[in-house]
Amino acid sequence: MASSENKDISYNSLEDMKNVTTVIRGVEKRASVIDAATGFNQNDFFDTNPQTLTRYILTCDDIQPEERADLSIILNAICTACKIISHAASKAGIFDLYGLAGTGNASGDAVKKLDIYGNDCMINCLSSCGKVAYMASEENEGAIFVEGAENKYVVSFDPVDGSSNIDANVSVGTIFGIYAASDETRPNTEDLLQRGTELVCSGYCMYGGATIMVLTFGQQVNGFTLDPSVGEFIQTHPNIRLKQRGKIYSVNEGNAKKWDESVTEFVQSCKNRSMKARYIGSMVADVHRTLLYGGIFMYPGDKKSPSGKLRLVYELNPMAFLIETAGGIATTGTERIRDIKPEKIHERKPIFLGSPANVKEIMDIYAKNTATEEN
Ligand code: AHM
Ligand code: MG
Repeated sequence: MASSENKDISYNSLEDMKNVTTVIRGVEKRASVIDAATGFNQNDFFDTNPQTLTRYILTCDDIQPEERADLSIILNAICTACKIISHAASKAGIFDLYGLAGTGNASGDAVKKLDIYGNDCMINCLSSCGKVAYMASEENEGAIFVEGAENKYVVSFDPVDGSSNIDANVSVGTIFGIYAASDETRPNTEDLLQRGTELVCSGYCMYGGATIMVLTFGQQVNGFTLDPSVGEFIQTHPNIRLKQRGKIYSVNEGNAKKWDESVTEFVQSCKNRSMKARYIGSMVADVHRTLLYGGIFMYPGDKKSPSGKLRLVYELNPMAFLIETAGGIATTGTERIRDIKPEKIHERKPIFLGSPANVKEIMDIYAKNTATEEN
């Protein structure tokens, strides 16, 4: 049987078709009968055997067999919410979803209309999936209880992170983390305050030029791009691995005057080496770039906000799980993010995450400066 990669293949007859296979993304495929019947040319690259996110969840080895059905249902709910948010984000101007909604959220930030819309989508989709008794959202002061749901898992999320950028049409994203409930017979808000080491699954969906879902169950990090023509997330970024060392540092330098000496020293050393500076100001987009290109993303504490800006439960822990699974490090500078026991849903922590060699540098600087202070 003939095999070809990127050769011009079209079928004049069923017999032609039977005799040719095509290699698509490393997988040898034989054309389908539909391809032949419609005279379809495989080089047009419509995949008749796509690796969808649902298919991945149902077949990947990272999930325990007994967890597979429940996690599929929960992720299906999250995917539905993200597809709706993606559609809304792309139409935000037309549907008048830009701009302030006139209320503040639980963290005291101005709330954008898309935030409220996204929050409603996530809460409604997850409430109706029947497997989640408690949720924590950036937009809600307290835990959200779902009457009548099984208490299998709890989910924390930031429905639309980076929303201060929405008016400028900059990428925003949804971040989520899924934990197992401690006791299925007794829903407990404390389950939302588990360490990041207890995460079963985490991920983000970025609404950019394309909508992409990146997630992990702890073995691999995989990316799935939304194909709007079929409404499915298709695997496009298998097994994302972080570079050992990257050339990009990412931080809001407007806060430089308030940084401590360790952060100042580290950022100066990045400049001395002519590293590239990139800062979108939308964590999902900055982390996505870090995962793909390597380097370091940071939102340190400073004199005004010693704990930084970003929230441990629904922003940092989910991202730390992704970064560590991809081979990177996520730390406050002195402590592994996923080891911290959260005390409150909305608590903040400083963050340095990314390629291991880059992040180790700031950890070493903190260790050196702390030792000097102690002597
Ligand atoms: P938000 O959850 O209110 O959108 O705030 C979080 C965002 C992150 O996406 C981003 O990393 C950070 O705020 C940017 O903050 P700053 O504008 O202070 O640099
Ligand atoms: Mg946020």
